[in-house]
Amino acid sequence: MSLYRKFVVGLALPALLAGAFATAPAEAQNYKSEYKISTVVGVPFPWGLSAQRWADLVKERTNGRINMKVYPGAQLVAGDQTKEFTAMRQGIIDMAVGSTINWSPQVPELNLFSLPFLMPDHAAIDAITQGEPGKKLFEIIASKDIVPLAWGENGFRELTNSKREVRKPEDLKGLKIRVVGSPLFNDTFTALGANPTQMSWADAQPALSTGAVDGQENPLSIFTVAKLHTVGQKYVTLWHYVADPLIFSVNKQVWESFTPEDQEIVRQAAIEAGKYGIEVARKGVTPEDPSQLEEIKKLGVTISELTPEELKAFQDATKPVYEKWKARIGVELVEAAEKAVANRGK
Ligand code: X2X
Repeated sequence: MSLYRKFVVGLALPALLAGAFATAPAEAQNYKSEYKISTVVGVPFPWGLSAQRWADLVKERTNGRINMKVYPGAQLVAGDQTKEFTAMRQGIIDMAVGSTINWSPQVPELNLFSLPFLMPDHAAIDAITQGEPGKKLFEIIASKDIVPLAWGENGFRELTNSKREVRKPEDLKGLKIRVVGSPLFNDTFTALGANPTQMSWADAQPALSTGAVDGQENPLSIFTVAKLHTVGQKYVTLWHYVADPLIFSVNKQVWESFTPEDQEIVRQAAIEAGKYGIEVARKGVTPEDPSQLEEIKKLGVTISELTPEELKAFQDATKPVYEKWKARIGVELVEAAEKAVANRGK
């Protein structure tokens, strides 16, 4: 190499390197080495699978610039899933794939999905989440310093118990039922004559196993993966009374620390992971594909499908609860949801 070239390279290389650093997204240098995603259940529950898919897609598409890790079991909030939203708001948690039920103490409008018998089928859930009510709910969440990106799904919550087949409200009389963290669930089960007890998912499994509670309500994917038949849950009533969507979200400061390009990658990945999660959550529990129901029956579990008349008895018994909570959630929002459901394409 000529002296001249050596001289040029000697000057140019540091200049080039400096240039490279200057043009690399300045913010990217402030990225954390890891972003924590909170979930209540992990892989292989559909919920955990979709959170993991989100992390994987983002890692791949940012060449590892954004490294997200799933922390299941609500462990970032010591198992108290109803604190997840607050912890994410405070920045203790960077991101979450959270159930509308668990966030409803802080976002009361999310109780919408827990109104008994508002959504009769999957098309009804989609009509709400993908329509105007879904947009409105995202605006409400955004006003609380959380950036909501996409919808996922836990699923229709079916009733299970260890004591007897439940086909009518009277069958629930006196049964101790574990419920999740919104007082709306206490009202619903009280109206049905049961004894509801609110507890976290972490506490629910030992409570079922010791018989401290007789029953619970959760999507069938949770029943199957958590093997609830091994903790005495021998009776399942398919009543589709409520469903909990999941919301993929990011703490606002974390979101704002990402470059616009990276924000787009994180958002797009959440949308795709949400769609994938919804697909997995619905697998085997539809009239077209009842394969998961068949698997559960093979475990010696009695699955009760209700006639329209039987279903109506539960609807009638919970109607006052629906009306009370409609007012609390906001009549306008609930009516928009009712309209979306009524006009849904099937
Ligand atoms: O606690 C439950 O029942 C669960 C796992 O479904 C939720 O987090 C809402």
